[in-house]
Amino acid sequence: MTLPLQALPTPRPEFEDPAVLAREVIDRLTYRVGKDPKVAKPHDWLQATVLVTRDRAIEYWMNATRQTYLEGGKRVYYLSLEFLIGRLMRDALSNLGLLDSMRSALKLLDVDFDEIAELEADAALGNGGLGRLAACFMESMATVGIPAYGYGIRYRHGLFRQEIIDGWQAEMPETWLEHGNPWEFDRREAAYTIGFGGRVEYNDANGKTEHYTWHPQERVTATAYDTPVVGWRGARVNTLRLWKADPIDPIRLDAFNAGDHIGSLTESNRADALTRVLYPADASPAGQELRLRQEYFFSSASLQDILRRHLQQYGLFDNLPEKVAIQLNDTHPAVCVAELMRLLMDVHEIEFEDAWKLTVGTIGYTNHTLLPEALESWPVPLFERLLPRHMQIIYEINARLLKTARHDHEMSDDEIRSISLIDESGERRVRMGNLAFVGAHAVNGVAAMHSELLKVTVFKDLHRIYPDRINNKTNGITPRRWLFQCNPGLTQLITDTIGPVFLDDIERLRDLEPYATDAGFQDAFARVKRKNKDALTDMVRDRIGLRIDPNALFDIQVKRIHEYKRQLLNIVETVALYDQIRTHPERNWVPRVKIFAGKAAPTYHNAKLIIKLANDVARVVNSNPIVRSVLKVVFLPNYNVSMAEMLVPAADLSEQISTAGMEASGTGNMKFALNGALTIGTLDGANVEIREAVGPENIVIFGLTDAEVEERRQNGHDPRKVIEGSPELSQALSAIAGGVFSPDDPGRYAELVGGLYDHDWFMVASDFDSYTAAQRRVDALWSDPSVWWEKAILNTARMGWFSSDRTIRQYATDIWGIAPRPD
Ligand code: B1H
Repeated sequence: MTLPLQALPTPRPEFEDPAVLAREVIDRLTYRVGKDPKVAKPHDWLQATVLVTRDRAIEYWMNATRQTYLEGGKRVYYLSLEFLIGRLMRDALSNLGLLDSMRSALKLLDVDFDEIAELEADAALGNGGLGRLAACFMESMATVGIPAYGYGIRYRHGLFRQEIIDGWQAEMPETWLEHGNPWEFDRREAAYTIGFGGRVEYNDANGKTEHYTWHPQERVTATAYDTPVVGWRGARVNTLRLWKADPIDPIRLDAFNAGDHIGSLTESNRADALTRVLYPADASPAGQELRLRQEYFFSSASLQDILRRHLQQYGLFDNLPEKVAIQLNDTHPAVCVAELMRLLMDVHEIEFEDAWKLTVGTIGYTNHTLLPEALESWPVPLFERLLPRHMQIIYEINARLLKTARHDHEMSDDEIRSISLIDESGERRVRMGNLAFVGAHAVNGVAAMHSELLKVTVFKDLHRIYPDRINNKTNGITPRRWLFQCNPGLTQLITDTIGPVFLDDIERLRDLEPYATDAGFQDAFARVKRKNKDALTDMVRDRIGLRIDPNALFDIQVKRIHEYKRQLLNIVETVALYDQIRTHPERNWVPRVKIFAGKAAPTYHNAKLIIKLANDVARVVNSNPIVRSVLKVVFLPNYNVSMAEMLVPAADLSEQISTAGMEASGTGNMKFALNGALTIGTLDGANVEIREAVGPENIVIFGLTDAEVEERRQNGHDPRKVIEGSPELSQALSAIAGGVFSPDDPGRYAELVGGLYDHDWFMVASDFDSYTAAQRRVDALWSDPSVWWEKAILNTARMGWFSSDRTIRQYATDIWGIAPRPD
């Protein structure tokens, strides 16, 4: 069948007519939801509205897919174990240009858009920055016109819901699919068999090429669920394809009939377990068999799908790298390197050398962390038992790699050991980072500093063999969600001031620069911020029953709780400030609200203790009669994307205070700065580039550099001496360690604080004085509103470069070999 090449549909006038939209909502409500409008509940209206929105996206979706097919365009496949998408309705409507019309349509029906929008489940199929980046990339690829598929897992339970019970984190299951998911389409035709275990058979029957066949012992089916991803102005609609595991046979009737009712369901339960929950670890691998099964399951399903589509269109694989780009989001899908080789060799009968060229030409790998404990590796016996054929292929790749290293690069034994795909320092393990590195034609870090560090740390020796492979792609954020949708007030003000061009060319935010010193504009900018702070003030009151003052400086640190991110540094500074305010109540203190939010990995003891400390400190500070008018401490439970959308527009100060050299990039830093918060931060990750972009006078930098941190760790340092040399710090630490904030359990923080005296790996003590000094510089800036607002405005004006559209264009030209649609 040949289809005519069609242009994308041009919006028809009735497309946006509220009366037409209202009729469609009623239609979906009646015929799809099965509810009489007279008795429909808010969640019924939500479902009907989503269905109308989804249907509007479908025409664009089909056209885009057809067009790529007809043009023989190259497709990008973004493989990620995490997609932290959040809510979709506002995003899709806004990108389709239907937000205002839909609002009016619902008004005609006496339904409040914002009220039903709040009811949409927040899809949390990710832990933090890595998963949110994947979601921003999906939206940007659709926006800049790249034919792309995201591939991941349709977890039944996304990231746990955090409750704070008596100050402690408790994890509750998250059930986003409970009431169905109106966005998705299940694709029964896209189903693949995924094997595990078993044995490998050698067979040279044809006498020419070696041939191996894997006979897995266990099999499950992978079924596809598709969600449309709408680009800005409906430019293109791409597909997010998530896999669910199903048993091949839902029930073993022979066992059931023989009376083994539980046993008859074993296979079904095993399949179910595979895609049931997202591992809740951020920046540290889970290392459990189920996780490796998840990784292989989604990698294999995605590759089978990609090869099927390619073969169907082209009938051969020679042109795979010209038509297909596969991007690995960290090492979680790194087993793809071996699986693609297996599919090409064992199923499609391509010889090793040729298969290897196709594999390397097609795959790209993004690294997101340098933390040594975060680099994935699997015990060889486990890997071999689960994936025996892949283990053989990995040994073969390794043999060739090590031969090249020895003979062409004259590497020493130490260097050979460091590049090997097998770690032999203890129990033998498969190194997924090295596998991804050698199997990819491009390896990128996520900020300039991080990419440079890759060359001198984890991949130092591989970089010697492949000096052109490592490149940088500084992260970005989509300005649609992280400015236009979350901050309509600021978006309107900017539009009124410089016109609407920046909506399509975000770097034009620069046109705001001349207004940075304009008193009238400063005033308007401050009024927008104040409105956003009022909304947050209400939210804080509703969620935790605390009154905060919207006139105060809102100082916000929200992200996963991790020692290297140093929420502890912020809390200790809060305690020191509390002491100072009590000692000198007569001084002119800048009123502050310190806001924390974030989840800790359920098994991460110190991170959970830090949450408890934040809550303990909040309780004491907020109930002190002298301090409470100038300092408040807030810990907001259950941080997620939707909460970030309220916090980001309301922040005055953004805390980005990781130990230098440890945060690969950060993306929260970009969201806050874009929305006119000043950053207090270390020279780490993308902070370095934010400083260059906004200007060093518009960001507050403090602390050791990564080289200084490294030097102290290498040569040893004496944190005890540092602490004793700082009276403010010693006092704050003794108060915490002595039980001032935990009278019910005075020893609760002894060990946590003891760690600072003993080794202080994260340099909390070493950076403390520099951090407090920086905070007082912030106070001074805040005290002069015209200075503060000038800097805030310049942050917004100069952050356009951090759009994920820019990042995606760089991936497209440098890694994927695709020309993105020009602006
Ligand atoms: C980032 C992770 C991560 N880096 C392991 N690494 C995981 C590692 O479930 N796991 O096993 C999950 C996540 N996440 C983050 O990526 C970095 O810490 C940020 O600095 C960076 O901005 C973000 C996006 O590149």
